[in-house]
Amino acid sequence: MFDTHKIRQDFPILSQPANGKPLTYLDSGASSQKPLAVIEAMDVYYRQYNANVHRGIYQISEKASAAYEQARKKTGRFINARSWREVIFTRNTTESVNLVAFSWGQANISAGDVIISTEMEHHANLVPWQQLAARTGATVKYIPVTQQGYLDLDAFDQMLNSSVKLVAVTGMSNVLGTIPPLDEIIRKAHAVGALVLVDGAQSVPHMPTDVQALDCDFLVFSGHKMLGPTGIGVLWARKEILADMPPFLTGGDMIKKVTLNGCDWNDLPWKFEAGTPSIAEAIGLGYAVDYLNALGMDNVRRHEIELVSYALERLSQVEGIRIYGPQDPAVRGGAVAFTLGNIHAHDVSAVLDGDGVAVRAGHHCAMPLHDKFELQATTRASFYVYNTPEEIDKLAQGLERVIELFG
Ligand code: C6P
Repeated sequence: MFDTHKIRQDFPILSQPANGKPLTYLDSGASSQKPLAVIEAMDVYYRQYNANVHRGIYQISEKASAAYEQARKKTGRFINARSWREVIFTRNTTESVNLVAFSWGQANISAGDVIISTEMEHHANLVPWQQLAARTGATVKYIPVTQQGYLDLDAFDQMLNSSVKLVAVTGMSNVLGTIPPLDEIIRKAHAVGALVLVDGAQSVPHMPTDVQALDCDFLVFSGHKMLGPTGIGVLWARKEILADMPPFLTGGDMIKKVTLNGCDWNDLPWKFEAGTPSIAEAIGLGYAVDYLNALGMDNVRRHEIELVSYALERLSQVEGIRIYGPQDPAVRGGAVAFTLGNIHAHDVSAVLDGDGVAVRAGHHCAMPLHDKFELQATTRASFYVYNTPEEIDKLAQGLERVIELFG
């Protein structure tokens, strides 16, 4: 049903050597690899119908506009949006969060209001809220993370009151792998009148997403972590919310009519897409969505649970290792961060690199989380559809070599 070895053949980079060894790519949390279908779709656009969108009344421009809008429809269906008009293309998750913080935030947040985020957020879902609070006089509060890597929901309950206007929470931690109980968080936030933004940068690529069932208000994610290209991200929000939000960036394409005295904004979603968009990248994302749909997102998630279960078991045999985050694969995703005694994460990563094993070392743009665990850095392996248990064995063997060298 889920033939990883067949899937790997769709990813040309996986047959390239790294440092003279077969590439073992365990850094999909940072950016995933791209299948041929995505690479070729972008190549075909540039070779056969490269033109700007929504502007030209000629064949290739109309074809480009149709392909761009088709990608939006595919993306909307992928997350079960009510309407394609709710899907805004941005450059990445970071830009999507900033769009909400500047547009919705500036119009709806004022002095005395509270924004709740969490201690496990990526900086992209943290710094924009701190900056919004600094501009408006609001306060940011954080749901604490327990030593086991879960959100402390009792503390969340204590924070909730009518001053809370927004809860901004990850759908899957990029360090701990934790999948927070979004249903409960969203229900409780809505009960006090707060909106909820879900950072789906890690969750959308790895599990089925249904914004209607979830009942969140904003969802943000990046194309490059879900087999798509860099330079394309998504903001989904309910149409009523988007309709009331002022534009973020202004200029071409986001207007209906301009005079020297003012202008009328364009309809959704274009009101939020000023200037020439990332056309090839949006088309590539549409093909990535097709690829993931063909695999089946339930199967993608099942494969990830299998890999994480094996990784937790195999890596825990490595002497001196400490793995962070929940030990239950059912409530975590495929990012596994760890420390190896006192050996610095950069040394661990450098030795692994010699074996062709690519992992990420550092704070993974989650410095407050590392502070909480009193860590400077961790090493992180992250898995995706093309990874195999044999690659986890390779990682474990590499770590055993690190211990021999630095032991
Ligand atoms: N995390 C990682 O190695 P951008 O860079 O805008 O596409 O995505 C930002 C982002 C937001 N939220 C979460 C949960 C993320 O994991 C990321 C990106 C990468 O963990 C690169 S820092």
